[in-house]
Amino acid sequence: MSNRRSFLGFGLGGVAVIAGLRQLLNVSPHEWNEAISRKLLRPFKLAATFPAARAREPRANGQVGLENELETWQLNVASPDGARTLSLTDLQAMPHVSMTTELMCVEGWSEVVSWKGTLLRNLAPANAPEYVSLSTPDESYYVGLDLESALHPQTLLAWEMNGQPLTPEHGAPLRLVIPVKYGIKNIKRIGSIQFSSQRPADYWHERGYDWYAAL
Ligand SMILES: Nc1nc2c(c(=O)[nH]1)N[C@H]1C(S)=C(S)[C@@H](COP(=O)(O)O)O[C@H]1N2
Ligand SMILES: [Mo]
Repeated sequence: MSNRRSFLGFGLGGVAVIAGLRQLLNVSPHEWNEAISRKLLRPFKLAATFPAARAREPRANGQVGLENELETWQLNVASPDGARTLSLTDLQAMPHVSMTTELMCVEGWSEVVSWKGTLLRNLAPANAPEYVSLSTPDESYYVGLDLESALHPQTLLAWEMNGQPLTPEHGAPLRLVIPVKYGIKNIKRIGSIQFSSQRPADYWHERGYDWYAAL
């Protein structure tokens, strides 16, 4: 009985301590929930993979930022350490991986797709800051990622879909594949990548979707 009472006492005290800590740190309940999901739930989760034979052509969905010429394409990568420019040949010379994962759109459809590319983490500087921002060459579509998701072992800069080079409507020459997130974060035709300490703007977050868009 006395054990149970002290347990209850600690429980209520614990709640008060957490509420007090949150006030002390001056974060809103919303920010607090985001912090919890960042630290506890997502970073270690692997998305399901499938046999390559299950792969199909996904719907070509969302064409924002895909109108530009491709001839002059290059990838600009910036971080506090400096900036550099990479060609597709440079990227294809990096270690690459293949994976078959599910692309899940917030509109309610999904498709199993095979991809080939290099991990986004291969472009990250040592001691990368907390966020990564990716945008199309014309900057009309842009995605923000938390660093844990950007460095995730299934977060891919892909140039091949189902054994073929990416077509323009699927994001040629280079797109993001991030199967721990909804389709909205899988930005097609990446023109620039920036590692930064400010939480980046995000096209669909500005239109009411959750910034993390985690599955
Ligand atoms: N540049 C760009 N990337 C984008 C979009 C877009 O409109 N523009 N739409 C997103 C959405 S909502 C989805 S579901 C996926 C669809 O990828 P797919 O067309 O290859 O199936 O691309 C994502 N990447
Ligand atoms: Mo989507």
